[in-house]
Amino acid sequence: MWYKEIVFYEIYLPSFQDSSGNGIGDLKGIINKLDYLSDLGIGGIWITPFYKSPKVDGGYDVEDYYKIDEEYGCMDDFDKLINEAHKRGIKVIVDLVLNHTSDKHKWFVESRKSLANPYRDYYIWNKKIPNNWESFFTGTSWEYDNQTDEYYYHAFSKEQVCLNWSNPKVKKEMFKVISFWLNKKIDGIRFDVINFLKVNMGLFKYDNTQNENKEQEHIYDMNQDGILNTIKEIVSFTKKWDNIFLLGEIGSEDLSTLNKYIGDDLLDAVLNFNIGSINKIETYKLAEILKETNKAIDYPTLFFTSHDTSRYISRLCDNNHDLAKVLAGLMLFAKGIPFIYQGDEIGMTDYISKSLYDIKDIRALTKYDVLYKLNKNEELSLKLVNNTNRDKSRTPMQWDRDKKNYGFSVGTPWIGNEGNSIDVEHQISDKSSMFSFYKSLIKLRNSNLVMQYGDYVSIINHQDVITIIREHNGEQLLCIMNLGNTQNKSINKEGVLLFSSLKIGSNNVEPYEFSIYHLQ
Ligand code: TEU
Repeated sequence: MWYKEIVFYEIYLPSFQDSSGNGIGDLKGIINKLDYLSDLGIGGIWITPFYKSPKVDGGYDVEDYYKIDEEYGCMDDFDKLINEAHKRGIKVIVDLVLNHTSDKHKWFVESRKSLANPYRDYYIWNKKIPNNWESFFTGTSWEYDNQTDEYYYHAFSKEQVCLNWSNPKVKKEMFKVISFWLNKKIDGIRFDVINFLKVNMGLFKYDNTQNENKEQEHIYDMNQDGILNTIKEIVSFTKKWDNIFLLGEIGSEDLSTLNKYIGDDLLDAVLNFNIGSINKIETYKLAEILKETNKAIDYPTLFFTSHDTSRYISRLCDNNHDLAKVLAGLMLFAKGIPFIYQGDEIGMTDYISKSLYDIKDIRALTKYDVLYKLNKNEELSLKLVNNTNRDKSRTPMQWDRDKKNYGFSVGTPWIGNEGNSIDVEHQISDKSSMFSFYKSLIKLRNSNLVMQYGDYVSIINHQDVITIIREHNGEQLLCIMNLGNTQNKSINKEGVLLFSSLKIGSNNVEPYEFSIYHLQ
């Protein structure tokens, strides 16, 4: 399958490239940068939602599934983007949010009008709060609506209203949406929080439990009985189109849960949060994670950063470029589908919000609100919120580091450029840069069947070094990666050197060495 042969790149649309000068990334901006992506060797892009939206949650709050948000462009721009991407051999996957709509969506505007409204059952309403379920953005998941004196359910912000997937009409509407976009010649879909679909109203009577830290365990509000059947129906519907790649965001780090959603009649791949969510590099554990993932999942996804996390260079590498290269190497060598997040390839680092007024992420804002009500301490609330603030990775790509650094809301600049003032031109031209490292390794992967299809022969860890051997059709590659800053003498390197991040003069493994050998 083609998706095993390429490297993907995630575009967080509002922060990628602004072609119109309003401070917000747009579709034309992506077209402008297709040559850049092609030069990097990218074979597929995942674009975060571009549908008409109030953008309370960066577009994950859709107001109209059939329209392009005006700030992002128009349908012509979208068609042109697909065309131009395909001309360069770049596949395009779009992000579909089937779990919830914006509260501005016409279905919800209708639904809240009266108990008898034909759209009432598109959403989940209750006379009284039926359970203790909490929103994934903190606080209650039930919002009171005085128009009908009832509560509606929202797993995320109160502006993102959960659809009632036990209602066949909702399913039908969504099949229409899916066919509309597949007819536009997209190559795949990333299904947002697809295991959250509320398919089973019978479960709403049960309370979720708490763990020992008194945090809610999301037992009944995700992975509901019946969800696999619903996903099978969606998948089977998409089979009318050829060669479509279906990627699911399954909100879980548990390998057996993730694996449940993959299969011939299910999704092709899921986002592997068991790898993507790690927050500390311990070489031994990392090697174990690779082994366990390989046991559970045939072809996983590989990423360390997304628009929902901090940047791996800050979180895992303390902004050390040498280590960041080794981890990028791991992501591009290990078995799976690599997803590079915009900006990681030029070494962008985390942005830290300076005050409440500097926060744009709705999840962080909601959390701040809840915390501040409890502790009445601005500094403490900000500190706690900044642990998981998604703004960290959402600052604009540094195409022009001298330009005022706007975020994705018009007129509200991010404060300062801290850690993000990067010279892209220099990254592109300097042979020892982060960009050049990514580029040469992607080039190797793009032409190497062992890196695309090979199975693991071994994954061995010794001190800070991991060695991996992969094999395909009798051909073997050995990858040596040193995640530490000390020399290691214990590994014998044999074979033809295919890739090296360092000038290797001896048989020792050098600090932060990343090299690949073709075994004879
Ligand atoms: O993310 C889902 C999300 O917020 C996860 O953090 C989830 O709560 C977790 O995996 C549960 O274990 C998606 C989008 O990527 C994100 O940007 C949106 O805010 C969210 O859905 C709502 O649409």
